[in-house]
Amino acid sequence: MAFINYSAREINCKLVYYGPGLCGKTTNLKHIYERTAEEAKGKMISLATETERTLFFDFLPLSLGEIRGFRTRFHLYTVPGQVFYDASRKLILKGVDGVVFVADSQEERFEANVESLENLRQNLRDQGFDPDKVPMVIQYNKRDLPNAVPLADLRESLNPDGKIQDFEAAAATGQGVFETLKHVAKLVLSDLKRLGR
Ligand SMILES: Nc1nc2c(ncn2[C@@H]2O[C@H](COP(=O)(O)OP(=O)(O)OP(=O)(O)O)[C@@H](O)[C@H]2O)c(=O)[nH]1
Ligand SMILES: [Mg+2]
Repeated sequence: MAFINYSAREINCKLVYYGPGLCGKTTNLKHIYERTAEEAKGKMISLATETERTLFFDFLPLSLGEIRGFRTRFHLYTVPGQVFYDASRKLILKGVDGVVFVADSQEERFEANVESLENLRQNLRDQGFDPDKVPMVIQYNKRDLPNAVPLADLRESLNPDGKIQDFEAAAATGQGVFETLKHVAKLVLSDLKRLGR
């Protein structure tokens, strides 16, 4: 739930990057961190294993400009994608304002994407959200790899009615990363307006 601080004239929103293990969630945040000016970002915090798998979450606070005199601050989180960290994923979804579902385009991760999206929807329901109403975008990541599944096949299984805005990306080189972020931020802000908050 976005937190609006009237005296500081600030809107605080929470964005969560969700998706199967190794799909590239942390890589998205790293790229954003590297390409954002000092004054617009806070410290990036990563709680990871020795092999760089996210253990609990990554966190990156960002300022993304102003609307109507209010500074918009986005708190970016990633969840740990490994199946057995489900309790952490649930916790990280608390109070979420927008979700980026990062899919791994590689053929061998096709099922893992489907399961992770279903896990996201279930965890959102468990937190009291209607998964169809939470602002969300899909990012098909790792488009640079030779074993990437055709886009149409990914869409057919993850976004069959085309209702969710989706983007192709290669987070390792940065392609599509800011496009994805900008769009989810826009969705969150227009959702705030719609709800009159
Ligand atoms: N070729 C290629 N590799 C990528 C891309 N995005 C991420 N990777 C690589 O995939 C591996 C996993 O990336 P992470 O960002 O750590 O994945 P994650 O989703 O955070 O994984 P968990 O924290 O375990 O859930 C790393 O070696 C990345 O460099 C991409 O677009 N293309
Ligand atoms: Mg990670």
